[in-house]
Amino acid sequence: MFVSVVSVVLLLAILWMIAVRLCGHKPDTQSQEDAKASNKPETTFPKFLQFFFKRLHSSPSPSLPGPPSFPFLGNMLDLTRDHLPIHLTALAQRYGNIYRLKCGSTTMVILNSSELIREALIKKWSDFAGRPHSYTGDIVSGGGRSISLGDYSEEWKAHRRVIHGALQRCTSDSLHTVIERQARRLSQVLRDYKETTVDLSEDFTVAASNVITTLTFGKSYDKSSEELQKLQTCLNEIVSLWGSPWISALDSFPLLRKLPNPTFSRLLKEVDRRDELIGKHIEEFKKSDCEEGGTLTSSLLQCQETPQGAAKQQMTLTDTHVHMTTVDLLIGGTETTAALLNWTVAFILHRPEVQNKVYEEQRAVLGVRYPQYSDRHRLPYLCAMINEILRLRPVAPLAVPHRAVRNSSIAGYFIPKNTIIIPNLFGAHHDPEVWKDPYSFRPERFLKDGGGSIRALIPFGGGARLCLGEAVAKMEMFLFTAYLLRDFQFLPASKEEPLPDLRGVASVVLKVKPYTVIARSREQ
Ligand code: HEM
Ligand SMILES: *[C@@H]1O[C@H](CO)[C@@H](O)[C@H](O)[C@H]1NC(C)=O
Ligand SMILES: *[C@@H]1O[C@H](CO)[C@@H](O)[C@H](O)[C@H]1NC(C)=O
Ligand SMILES: CC(=O)N[C@H]1CO[C@H](CO)[C@@H](O)[C@@H]1O
Repeated sequence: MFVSVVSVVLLLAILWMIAVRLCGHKPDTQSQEDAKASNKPETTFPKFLQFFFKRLHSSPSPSLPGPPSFPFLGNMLDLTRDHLPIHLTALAQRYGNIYRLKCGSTTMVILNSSELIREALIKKWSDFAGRPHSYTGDIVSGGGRSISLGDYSEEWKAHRRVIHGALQRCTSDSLHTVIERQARRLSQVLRDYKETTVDLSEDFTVAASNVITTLTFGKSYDKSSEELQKLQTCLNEIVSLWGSPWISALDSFPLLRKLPNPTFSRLLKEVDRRDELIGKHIEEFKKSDCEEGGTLTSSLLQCQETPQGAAKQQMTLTDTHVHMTTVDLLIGGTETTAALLNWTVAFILHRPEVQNKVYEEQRAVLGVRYPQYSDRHRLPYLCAMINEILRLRPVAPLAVPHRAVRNSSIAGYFIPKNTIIIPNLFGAHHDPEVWKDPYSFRPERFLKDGGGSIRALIPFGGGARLCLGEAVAKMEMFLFTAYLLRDFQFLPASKEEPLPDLRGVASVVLKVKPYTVIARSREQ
């Protein structure tokens, strides 16, 4: 239904574009290049035709397989499908582990096996470390000055190095304490529900978000905090609006930017709100006596005063960099971790024996003591369960698109510069050649001799663009799930209500559909 609305609108838009071209309107910036490429045409009609044929024949690597594409639209309709990772995986079954889709004049290459993803992201990392430039991406990332959307450049490298160093320092100093505190708090919140039927998603979001706000500003919030709610709603809105086809269409079809677009206006409004909220936080932080050293923001501000890498390229972080880093960490670190906890509870409701095993393992190994991250090697079943959930529901199922920064190749296919590479982590994690019975939930596969391949498990991507928060996320997942399963037994809300739907809703983050649960305290 939604897809058909989108397609009708796109078709109308195309007719409109054709009309504009026929009337000889000057096309704006980006399509000017097409006009330049076709240089001489005097009358508008042949110009239009040339434009048309250029698009039709611009397939830079004709040998790459892929579904047939419409002129202009390319495979746009494939990209507006409901559950994109599953759809892309289904296409892989027809076209193989590497295939192309077209979207306007851009070619995308979808990789659906771990080996190919590793080849592109890790082995040839320097060829594929770019991010696609996009009109809307620039709007949400302060002109590409964020870590996640910034293109690969000297500036970006220096920015990432600074924040990576600061994160590592935090991880070794205070992270464990910060997460423990949030895990205890989460346990208390659940205990206070007194076995009533609840939707825990918000509590998970608060816990994950507090870890990040403590790291960045040294602050944490209650669920009822208006400030936190405002920030979370705003960031969630931005992520989901940005993922909507109404917005992505603007990137592929510049002419659409001239049409009124209520979704786009909302995005702009939310971006303003976000910048105001984060700006306020940073200002407050600067005013406070910054004694609270050790937070990420203080490290960043310090870098602003004493430029890093003074020897070679002078790199000064601008205010926008500091600002966008905060946004990166909040967006990258909150919904992902929260969604993963969400999935964990959903899966163990289906498989109660798994939660009992995790509980019993902890009791056997640790007695009544709560676990530390350093206990992880002694808790193989818990780790196996976390890995299995990361495999089945990599919460960033299509990672973030990469861009080829130079001509290169993958699996022997020529990949020209500027091709967009989409690593289908979801597909790789369900590859029947690697995983036996890929769709079933079997933590045992990650136990010794269980046949699971840690090498093929790539929920955080890899190479130059490896998830910046990998270490943070791993410690969070371990401590949060360990605390939750030690303290509680999760039970379905009622016998009548069906168990949570495990298929999920995929936007940028792969989420569970709403469900409720009862948390019964283990201590009697
Ligand atoms: C379960 C939790 C998480 C998962 C599965 C996850 C996964 C990912 C993936 C797949 C990417 C894209 C990699 C690529 O482009 O190839 C990514 C990027 C990123 N993640 Fe995470 N992430 C998680 C948690 C976190 C946390 C806790 C933080 C922050 C503390 C974070 C911050 C980032 C940032 C800043 C990037 C952009 C890196 C870049 O473009 O260079 N993530 N993450
Ligand atoms: C990249 O490949 C294109 C062919 O698609 C070719 O025209 C171009 O010269 C190549 N560039 C480099 C730097 O090799
Ligand atoms: C978690 O699941 C709930 C349903 O219980 C859903 O409403 C929510 O959006 C999910 N949250 C996240 C962060 O995935
Ligand atoms: C998960 C998945 O569907 N993977 C597919 C990737 O492509 C190959 C074809 O080469 C299929 O066999 C896999 O099923």
